[in-house]
Amino acid sequence: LDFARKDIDVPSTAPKELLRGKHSAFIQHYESAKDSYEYIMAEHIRVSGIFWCLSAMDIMNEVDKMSKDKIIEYIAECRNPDGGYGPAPRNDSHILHTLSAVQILMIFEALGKADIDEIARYVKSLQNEDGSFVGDKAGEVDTRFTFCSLATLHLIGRLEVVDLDAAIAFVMRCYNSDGGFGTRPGSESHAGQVYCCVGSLAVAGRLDDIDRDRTAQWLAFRQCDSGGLNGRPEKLPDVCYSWWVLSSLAILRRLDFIDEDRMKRFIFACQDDETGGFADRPGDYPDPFHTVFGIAALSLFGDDSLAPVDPVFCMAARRIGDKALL
Ligand code: GRG
Ligand code: ZN
Repeated sequence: LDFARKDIDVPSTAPKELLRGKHSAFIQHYESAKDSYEYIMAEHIRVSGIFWCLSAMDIMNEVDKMSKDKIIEYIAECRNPDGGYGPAPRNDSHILHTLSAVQILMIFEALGKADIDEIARYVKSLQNEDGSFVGDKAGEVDTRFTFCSLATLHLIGRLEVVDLDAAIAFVMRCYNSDGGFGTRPGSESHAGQVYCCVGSLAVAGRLDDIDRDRTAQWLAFRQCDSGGLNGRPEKLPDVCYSWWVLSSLAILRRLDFIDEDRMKRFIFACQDDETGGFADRPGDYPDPFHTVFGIAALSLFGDDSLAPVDPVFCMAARRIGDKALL
């Protein structure tokens, strides 16, 4: 396809290789001042934000530089009586932060400090009759919450507490004829939701229920001339889709549908060569969210200076061990 698309120009002066040391410094900066997560990272995203920082550091083999004990203590303070975790202490539980809390404890090999039964009880409470999941007590339904729920239960070894067949039946109602997936039945395909739905199918062992080539083709069409990937047609490329799209392709075993050299050129160009960190697009301000997804995407292609990443869980593969799905 050769019609005009929304895109950006990659500046000729943009970085052309991985600035690993700068990214380590960029993430550590978030820990340098006392309680700095509190200053820099908004409360409603904090536990997930800590996960992005830790996973980025772990993939760079630098997680020892993070304040393990302090973080484990903070995570414990985010636990609620319903068994779930909120984004910060005294915040309502949310499935995204519950998954992030489990992932953080796994990175530190401290999952034993969590009450597995209570987490399982919380996740079970989020499932609706039709198999879908809500994210929190606000009650919104989204395939993101299906993925976070199934991923959490898989990682703690308690998948049996929910109705898995109903969960997958709901995911399949969100499967569109273009090969993509949306937030809810009838919603347009979006790369972030494709990751969530393909990830859910992987957790359930149900990847054969879809036409992998069709889904991979829709994902491959996300690549723009700049090499970057967008989240849906007629949108600008953004480095976080390098993760949502590439990880989905890796799960489908179709990573070769993407032009790797052009993809890497775009990801490298999103690095900030002064402060470290990755931005959504070349020249924008870097943040931990785009940093972990830029680094994790590069790891999927295999990079000597990075640990292999698990495409379903966005964590260094060595932390997943025998819970690996692929
Ligand atoms: C990473 C283990 C792990 C779990 C995360 C919450 C979640 C599970 C996945 C979210 C997937 C998702 C929906 C990603 C998209 C995020 C994003 C950039 C949304 C922006 O949407 P728009 O419409 O942007 O503002 P576009 O790019 O379409 O213009
Ligand atoms: Zn983004």
